[in-house]
Amino acid sequence: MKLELISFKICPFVQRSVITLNYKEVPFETTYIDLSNPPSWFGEISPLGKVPVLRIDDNEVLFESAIICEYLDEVTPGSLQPNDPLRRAQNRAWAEFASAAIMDLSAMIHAPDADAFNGGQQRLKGKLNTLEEAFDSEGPYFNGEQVSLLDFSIAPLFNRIDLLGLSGPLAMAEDCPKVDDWAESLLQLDAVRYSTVTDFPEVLSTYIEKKSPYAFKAFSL
Ligand SMILES: N[C@@H](CCC(=O)N[C@@H](CS)C(=O)NCC(=O)O)C(=O)O
Repeated sequence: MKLELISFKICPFVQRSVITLNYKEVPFETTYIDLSNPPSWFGEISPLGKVPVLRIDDNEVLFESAIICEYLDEVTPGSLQPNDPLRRAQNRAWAEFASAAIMDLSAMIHAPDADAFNGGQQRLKGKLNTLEEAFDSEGPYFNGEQVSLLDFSIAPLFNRIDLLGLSGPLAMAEDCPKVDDWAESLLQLDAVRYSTVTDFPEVLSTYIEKKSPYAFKAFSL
């Protein structure tokens, strides 16, 4: 099976697919596009004009990060989803919640002013608190010892919180010791560590400077 992942370097949703591919040791090619000036072929294969898109054997395409990850999981050995249907469905629901939290951070990154930045930050903090309450295993991962697609769906958020100086006991994870440990365990996994371009901190910082001078200053980049 030939797999090509259409990517944008700083996209957290693409990163979910990369983590899954890395963890499952599935070979794939990456094609980076510039979302501010996408090539014409991209409009033909991406119904929503969004990345990630996974091209399979040159002739089939799949979009939406959660769906891509589930597909990759299902066509490769070893399941990264709980066996129990209810727990599996709950994991999917929390993965949606992770997407909403990613969008809160995105609101901060693109904030035109202090109000927008602070609003995103408050919403994100609220979601981290909710996750702290929802985390009902002994860890290190959401379901316990077995890492899952849900973990992979939130790892890109933890990656950015870490890079943007929002982690640690004095920042976003103030009252969230379980989320803090969860993030630390995930960020240590090779599949996560090697899921971005090598100069990701610089690429992210340059992107933020261009999109929001306010956020660039607020993050002390
Ligand atoms: N629900 C989508 C969200 C993907 C998404 O928002 N990707 C962003 C980049 S991080 C994008 O392609 N944005 C382009 C646009 O909205 O025009 C998924 O999980 O794949």
